Amino acid sequence: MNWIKLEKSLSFLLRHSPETLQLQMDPEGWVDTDALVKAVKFKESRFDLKALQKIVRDSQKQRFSFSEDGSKIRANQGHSVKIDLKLSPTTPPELLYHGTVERFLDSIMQDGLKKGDRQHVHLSLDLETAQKVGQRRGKPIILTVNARKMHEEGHLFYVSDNGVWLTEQVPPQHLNLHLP
Ligand code: HQG
Repeated sequence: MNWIKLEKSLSFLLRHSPETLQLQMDPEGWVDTDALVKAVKFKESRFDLKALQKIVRDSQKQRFSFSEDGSKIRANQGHSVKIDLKLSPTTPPELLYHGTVERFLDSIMQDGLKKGDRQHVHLSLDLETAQKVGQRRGKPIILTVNARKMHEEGHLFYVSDNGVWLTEQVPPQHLNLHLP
């Protein structure tokens, strides 16, 4: 089985388009595990619950979680479908990081970080992670986010189950270019 392709398909289904395989998603983003296995099996006959468990366990970014009894599964972050992960607001550290690329810089410095189709702007706790996120698009550029200051001004921050910091938007005055 092509595990990378399968993980990508799961991300697509559980973050963006459960309806592609006629899956029902509840308001907190959960999909019935058996229904998901059945639906994916239809496309990839060797797929089964064991394969799904392997992907969830081995996912480098820990992109998915099972419910406590395993009957449901959801993506930990990255959704464009309107769901509520029911995360609690969390006090951020002084600084968080965002990895991007130079071609977006002018626009970001003018309008701030915007969430686009996703439900949140994604921020990282450490430089290395931000570097990797930026690298997906080319030569990475790192922005520092004055997260604590934003928090003091009333912006809400959340941490997903796989450690990604989330917030609604970052205004330009709270962004700085990180110089290596
Ligand atoms: C940019 C991956 C112009 C932003 C990663 C980014 C992450 C602007 C792109 C997760 C802008 C959005 C998310 C503005 C933001 N003008 N460009 N005002 N504001 N941008 O993919 O943070 O592998 O939606 O810099 O690890 O790159 O999917 O966000 O380049 O956690 O699990 O617009 O995706 O995780 O791109 O990545 P994305 P992201 P997964």
